[in-house]
Amino acid sequence: MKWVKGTIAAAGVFAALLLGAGCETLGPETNSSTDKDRLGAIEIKINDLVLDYVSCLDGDKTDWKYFTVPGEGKIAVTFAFDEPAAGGTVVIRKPTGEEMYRLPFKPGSRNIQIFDAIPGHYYLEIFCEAYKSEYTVEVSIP
Ligand SMILES: [Ca+2]
Repeated sequence: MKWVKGTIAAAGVFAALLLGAGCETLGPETNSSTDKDRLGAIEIKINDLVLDYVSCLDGDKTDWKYFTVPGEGKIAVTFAFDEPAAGGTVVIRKPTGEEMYRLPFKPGSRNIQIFDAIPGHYYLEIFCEAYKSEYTVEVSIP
């Protein structure tokens, strides 16, 4: 589990308060750190359950992750957002960045996508549309 950015977000909010800036002046990725885009994607390991969060309120709308597929075969991506009203979405992208699946979180059902993969890096673009939400995501071999 990676749970370091709370401190970064808190520092960002504090800095914003010092400057007299309200939340409405925060850009969507003001406190997003390097994982706001594909170049800064953070690695997740297959079979690790990752807990993290996105926040449209605190300028951390997007998290990019990547995982490495070791061999040809099926891959499963399972995820859940704690706050249904956040409009959480996971986009699975090919090594080229091309979109494969766009998966809006559906509360009350199992949110899973299984697909055929080839060796290489795949990306997850995880974001919210409103409010904020913790989420879990796991990549596994089904
Ligand atoms: Ca982020």
